[in-house]
Amino acid sequence: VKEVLRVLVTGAAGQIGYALAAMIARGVMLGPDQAVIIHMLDIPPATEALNGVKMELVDAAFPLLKGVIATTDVVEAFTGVNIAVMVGGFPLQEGMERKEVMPKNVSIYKAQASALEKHADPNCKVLVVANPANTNALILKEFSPSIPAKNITCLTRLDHNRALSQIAERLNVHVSDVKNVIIWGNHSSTQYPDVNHVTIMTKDGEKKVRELVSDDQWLNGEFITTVQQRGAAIIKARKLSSALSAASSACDHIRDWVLGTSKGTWVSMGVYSDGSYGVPAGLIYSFPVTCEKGEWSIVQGLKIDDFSRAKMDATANELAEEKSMAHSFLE
Ligand code: NAX
Repeated sequence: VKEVLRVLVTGAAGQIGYALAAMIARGVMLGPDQAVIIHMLDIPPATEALNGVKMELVDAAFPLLKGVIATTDVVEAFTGVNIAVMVGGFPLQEGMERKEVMPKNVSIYKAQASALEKHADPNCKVLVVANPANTNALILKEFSPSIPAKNITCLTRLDHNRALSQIAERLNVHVSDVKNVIIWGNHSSTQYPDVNHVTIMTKDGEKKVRELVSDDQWLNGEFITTVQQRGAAIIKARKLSSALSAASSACDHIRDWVLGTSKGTWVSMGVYSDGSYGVPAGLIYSFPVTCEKGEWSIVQGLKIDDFSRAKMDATANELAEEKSMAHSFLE
């Protein structure tokens, strides 16, 4: 029998939290044989709503759910957790600039880093979803030095999944037959969805996407902007930002990290850069990774053309700016 795992969701009274907690309790994140205790953190004004989510989790009578802790106490929330999905933070509202929310999130993530370090399992795996996701993850990493840097990641899997789906729709194939897109860089509109290594499984074997989509203009233009702007398109349609797709992608991220990626397939994860592909070390940057035995590694040796290079550098530059902006609020 597997040991029960404790999974923390911060911002659990919010929209993503609502979808995510149920998916975790159903076994979508860690598999159908993994029992869990869900820890849910939110801030005091959300106490009642948070308790409502707890009531619903109890009512759903999930076989895998061995307990629910709903709290506004950061220490209680982090104590003993094996996995932390950080969805809580100060949101970027319409008409606001990144630099207005940055100081608020820097102080939230600095405080939560110290709770993570002091109270979580020392090998806790962390996924930051809350925006600015890469920079929140970087602050968390910098202020929890005893947690291995490789344990702190951010979510770009939603962008990755969106890119696979756009290609599948264009070619009228199923999304599971499309693989190895890459999201490089920041989870923002400067991200670079790279199709140069994408393959499609057809009845005649595996084909490169450029063999099947003859329209380079679409691949180099509209495809990229559609993926970059998909979050905004969802907000326009729903009057709310992506929630179920974000929660589902967060489950994909953790599942592949813990249980492994399938052979020949990579996924995109925001991870602490080691300088691979000329990306400055010390940024949380989205790379193609494979996962095995609970560890990710960056896929090496992919050919990068000039078009890709320029886009990879532009998104790295934005992350370096965010990093120095975040640091300026810490002085
Ligand atoms: P909501 O506003 O519905 O929920 C956020 C929750 O966080 C609220 O309940 C709030 O009370 C709580 N919160 C605020 N400060 C907190 C703190 N210090 N500690 C704990 N909880 C705190 O937002 P939702 O739609 O759920 O989105 C959550 C975050 O995900 C946002 O930052 C959003 O920008 C980000 N997203 C990131 C995505 C990604 O792919 N990386 C995609 C979806 C989403 O837009």
